[in-house]
Amino acid sequence: DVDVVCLGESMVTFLPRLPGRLADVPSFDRAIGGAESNVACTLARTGHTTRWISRVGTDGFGDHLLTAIADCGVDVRHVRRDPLRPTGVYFRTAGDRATGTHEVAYYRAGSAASAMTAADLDPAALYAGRILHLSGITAALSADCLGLLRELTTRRPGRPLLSFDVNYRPGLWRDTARARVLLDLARGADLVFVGDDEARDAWGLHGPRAIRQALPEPHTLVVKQGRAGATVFRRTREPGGRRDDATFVPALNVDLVAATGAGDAFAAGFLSATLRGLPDRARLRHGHLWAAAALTVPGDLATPPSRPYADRLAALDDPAWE
Ligand code: KDG
Repeated sequence: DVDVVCLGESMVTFLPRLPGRLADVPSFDRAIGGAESNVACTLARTGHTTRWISRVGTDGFGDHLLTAIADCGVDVRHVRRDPLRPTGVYFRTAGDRATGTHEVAYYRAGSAASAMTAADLDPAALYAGRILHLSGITAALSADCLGLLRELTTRRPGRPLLSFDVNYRPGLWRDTARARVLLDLARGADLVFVGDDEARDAWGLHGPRAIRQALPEPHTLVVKQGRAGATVFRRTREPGGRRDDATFVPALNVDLVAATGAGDAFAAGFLSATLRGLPDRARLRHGHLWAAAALTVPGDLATPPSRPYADRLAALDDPAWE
């Protein structure tokens, strides 16, 4: 029994020891990154059963990813090893705490994961979860990976709840016009996460209402509005027709260390609350609480609040939530 299956590329990540430009940073510490495995690891750390599906090389970086992700409690048995292609790696700078921006250098073109296709995935392993979580990063990796995402986001009966984080990474797209494909992919999902900045930069859409108008198909749409908060739109059927409820919850005010991984932590918190059948406001509050943990550590992965603690915080009638 698996709660959430996540599919996507992970990379060995090199985090700088000191702030500064990539051109100047003298040394790096090894960590792991990968939006979808971040979601799997974060959920596993609070007791959900998760599986990560991907491809890595037969190199030492592939060994490291498998060990590190399995150590979080994630099932990695369905990750394939590719003897011909390397595991992707990337470097980043500590970034600017005020703006949350940083430099990224990817070394992932032609990586093992970029060769993933639908044909070599085991459908039984892929569809075993209550939720299948994907992200738009995969669409940018190769034509094969885009084909894979197209196939997985095609609506078909009996599939698990399909969760899709748009994750627009400008550095991976040759031109913005191509990133419009992310909108088509999102339309095939049941639950979509998107930042209002991503929707503006990739699709020219401004604000939650405009995004919902362009993206009416998913029954649940979460628009993350940076430091302000997040809005969830959820469509339900009623005898008289359909309704679409919008709920906004402000974000917590934290001292930012590094923003990387915060979106994944938010998705994990929201999905955790979804699996537990919690109402919209609580789902957003869990998203914010888990994101706050990730925002205050240098790497992608933080330890999320324990379930009882998160429940207590989410239930507080506190001005922070108003
Ligand atoms: O969400 C965090 C990820 O962006 C990071 O770990 C690297 O997966 C990554 C990517 O492709 O940008």
